Amino acid sequence: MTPPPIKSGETPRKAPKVPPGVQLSESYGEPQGTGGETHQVAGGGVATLTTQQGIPVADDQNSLKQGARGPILMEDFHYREKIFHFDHERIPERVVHARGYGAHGFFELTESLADVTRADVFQRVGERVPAFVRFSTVAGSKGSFDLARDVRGFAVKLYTNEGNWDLVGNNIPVFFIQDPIKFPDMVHAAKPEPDRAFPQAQTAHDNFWDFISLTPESMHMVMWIMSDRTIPRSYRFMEGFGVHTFRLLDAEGNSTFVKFHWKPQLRLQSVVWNEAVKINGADPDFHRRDLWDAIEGGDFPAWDLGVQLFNQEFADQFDFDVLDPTKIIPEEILPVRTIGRLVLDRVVDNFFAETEQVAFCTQNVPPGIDFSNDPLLQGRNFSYLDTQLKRLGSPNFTHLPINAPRCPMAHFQQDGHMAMRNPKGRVNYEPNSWGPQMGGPREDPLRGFRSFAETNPEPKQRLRPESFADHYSQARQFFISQTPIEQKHIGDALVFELSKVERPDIRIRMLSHLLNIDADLAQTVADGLGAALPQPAQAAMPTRDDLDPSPALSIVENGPQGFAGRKLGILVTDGTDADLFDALTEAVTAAGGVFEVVAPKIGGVTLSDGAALAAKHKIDGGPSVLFDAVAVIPSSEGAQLLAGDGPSRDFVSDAFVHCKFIGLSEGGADLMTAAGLGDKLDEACITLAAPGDAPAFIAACAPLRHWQRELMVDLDAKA
Ligand code: HDD
Repeated sequence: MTPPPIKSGETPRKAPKVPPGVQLSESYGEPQGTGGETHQVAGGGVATLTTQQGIPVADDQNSLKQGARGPILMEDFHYREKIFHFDHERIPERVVHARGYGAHGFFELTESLADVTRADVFQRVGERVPAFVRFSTVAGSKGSFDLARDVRGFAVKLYTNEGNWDLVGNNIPVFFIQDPIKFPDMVHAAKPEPDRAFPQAQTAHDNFWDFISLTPESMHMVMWIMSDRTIPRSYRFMEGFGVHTFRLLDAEGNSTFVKFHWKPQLRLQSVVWNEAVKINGADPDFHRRDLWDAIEGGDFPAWDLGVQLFNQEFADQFDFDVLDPTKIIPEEILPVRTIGRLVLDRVVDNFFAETEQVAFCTQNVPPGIDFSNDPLLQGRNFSYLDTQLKRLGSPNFTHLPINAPRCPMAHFQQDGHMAMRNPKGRVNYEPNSWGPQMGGPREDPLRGFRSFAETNPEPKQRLRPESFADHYSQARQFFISQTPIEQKHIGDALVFELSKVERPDIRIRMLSHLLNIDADLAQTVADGLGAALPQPAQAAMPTRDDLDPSPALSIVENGPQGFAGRKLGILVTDGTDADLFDALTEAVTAAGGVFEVVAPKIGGVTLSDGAALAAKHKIDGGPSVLFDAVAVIPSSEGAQLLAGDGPSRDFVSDAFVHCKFIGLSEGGADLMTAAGLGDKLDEACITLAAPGDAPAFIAACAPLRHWQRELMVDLDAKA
């Protein structure tokens, strides 16, 4: 007798969601992928193992020895080549943003900017160009964990028809420093302390807060990094920003200032700190796995590209300088105009060849886009090109398929390590008199890149302009733009981080800055640290308290509107109601979400109707922190077993403490009681008495968090 089919323990992979007639990014130009071999041979046979020189290998298990027990012979070229190559496999990790994850996709223009720029990528609505995006954390090493409290890099390479455009941004629209000469100090202070080499991927230590508290210009950024922006739920749910003011230039060279914004179509979502700490243990690859699974499951993440366009006259109305990278222009004052979308629809073939070797350079801008005089941007333009030589070892890093433009290229640059594309022919210089056939490329004053013709009569000097002197007003504006729960999280984060700082004077110095931002915040943090408030820090300019809150800066105000793209964890045991399980998975799938089954054993369970259900996680390896909402539907007997199990009780109590929506069968409610929560159930703990309750539960999950619960369960807040 054939055994009954086993139900899947996770949302079955869909065929990619591709509308008829639409091509995936693979088809947008060449070259693509790794440029490597696939090891497949025509006709489906098995490839013969060879050396790098193509010599077929007979024995890859034993080195060549003189006699059975004799020494290895120098003559063994296969052994020597294999070990030699292995010894050189690693390249230097990025000095910052070492840990990252990338994917391919495309950018499509939805509104033309032809009236303000000649950039080819912004001309024709509906036209697509290939894209590669790498997300990253900043401070941690390549092998660190994904949910460090850290800024996320959001680096986009668009392979336009007129050359590569790299918009190397972050998920935060401002930066710590105004002048790039401070970048090495800032990074040194944030990274592990040099004598002890810890803490890894943390800013919660003396050196970081020492530097920050001596650098008032960082205070706006400090508000952002202490907010939940630095613990995003996934790359798919975070914004990206070009940060600097750039210029767009039309054919006549007229300039329009521009700030670039990426807005996730699934809207904003973060985790809470206690959850982040636990996710790092349960799944250090949480963010990269999320991106991989979403794309492989056909749920392609997408962002709208928005622009804020303005001219000099508009810029002049502000007290702050639009060239200062510690400032934003609030969206409520200058709305963000959506002009295109970025879709990631293809994972890499090989992590090293693509994600590790991709080389972003802020200086890569096509004709029609130009730099402003933001000093940080000017400084970055040197650093990125320079660092690629160190990292990739050759000025020919542009020959790597992931870095090569997809448009025609013609130049006289040649030779160097690993040159793969030296031009043919006799001529390698210009001007030359070899004529159009043999003489090679010529510059084109009309088509070519032209810089904005700026005049600047000022003398050379090393100073910070007065227009960069307001360090606190926008920090305050960010803070007052947050909802109360988000303000509480900022206070909690500051208390957590500063409690790891050993020197009291550094903690006190930070409090003196917070007093210039918001007195209540300063008091909350002082209380949390058990410290008395000092005098406010000496400010170069007084804080403006008349700036209006900007709701666009709040994650909660811009949070999810449904369960699409989110994940439900379903805790089951033997005897779980089969109809309820089916109704839940149907409802979550219909809402555009996915599910994963958590069970006492990885071998799965037998449902009430006798059907076998596979598990995705054993309970110890599938804690509720991995999910956006949970359904706890053990049978009553199953619940009794789970009640005696620590990880099972943690599953429900963590979901509760993290303010998640929880669906409960009768057995689920028993488990809540066993976890000591029986009398605390609230309206976000939803009864799943019958299969018919499932759709309403999934619909109720839309906000994803029941924030009112946090104040009830948070001891710090009660004290
Ligand atoms: Fe940077 C990498 C973003 C300031 C120097 N940076 C790097 C990456 C991102 C950013 C996303 C990773 C790119 C990738 O995935 O490969 N950096 C920023 C933003 C900044 C910023 C948004 C401020 C607005 N950076 C900045 C300054 C300097 C650098 C002021 C130096 C003067 N950044 C680098 C670098 C890195 C880098 C050392 C390391 C690896 C790389 O460039 O390719 O050159």
